[in-house]
Amino acid sequence: MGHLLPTTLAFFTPESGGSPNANEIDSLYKITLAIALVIFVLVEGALVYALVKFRSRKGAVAAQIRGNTRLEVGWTVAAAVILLALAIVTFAKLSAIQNPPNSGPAGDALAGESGLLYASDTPKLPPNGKSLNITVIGRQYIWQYVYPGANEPDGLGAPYSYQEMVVPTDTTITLNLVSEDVVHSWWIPELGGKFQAVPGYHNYTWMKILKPGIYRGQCAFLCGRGHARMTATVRAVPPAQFDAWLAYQKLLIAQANAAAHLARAKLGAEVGAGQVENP
Ligand SMILES: [Cu+2]
Repeated sequence: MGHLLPTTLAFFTPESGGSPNANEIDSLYKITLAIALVIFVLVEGALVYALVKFRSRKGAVAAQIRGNTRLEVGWTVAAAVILLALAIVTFAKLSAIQNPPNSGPAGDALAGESGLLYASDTPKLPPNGKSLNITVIGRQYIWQYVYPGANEPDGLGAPYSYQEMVVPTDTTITLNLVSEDVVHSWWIPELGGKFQAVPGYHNYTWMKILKPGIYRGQCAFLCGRGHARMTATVRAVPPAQFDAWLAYQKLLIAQANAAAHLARAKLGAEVGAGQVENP
């Protein structure tokens, strides 16, 4: 196929380039499209040829043909062979789409370092079991990302962010998708397929980004009147920069919690603790 097909068809084919699963989906799509295009040209070509060649003419008498066993067996077998080939290519690529690989050598050391950083019950872990597991929470109308690193067993103190997910490059990221209200759909086209966030369920996907950069997406399931504003951004940065960002995020949250605690204590002293929510 060379370079011609990818460039010519880029507009019609899935976005890719961010993560290996997206690339595999894209190449599978292009292989199928190429085969379909060849068949389309052959079938339409034969149709146009027959229309022109055998058009009605004065005095011409149409040949009366009743069946052609060899031709009929031929196109039935050919169609079966094409379907089989597509099925084989699809299944050959499926595991690379579904199953995350290990982090690369330049990946983030935080991935899988402590128990909390393991993706505990996800069915799709990389072969060495180590990934940076981020919980993606869909809610009307914003995505929240909760990172490993809670300092309490109930998960409190975990760093989190909204809308923009920051991730380290060359690191296998597993995503645990949940929803707090209605069904949402996580989709960053360059980083893999769509996955729904359904209330009461966990859904899993993964990505591994080699190049630093910004990847944009959008909630892909109509989830209410604010759906159009429910965008998502993934910012991939080198691991050292990610570690610094995560530590800073944690610090900001600790500071905000301390400030809220002080404010509640002050209010409690003024109006009585019973009047303050979460004293
Ligand atoms: Cu949504």
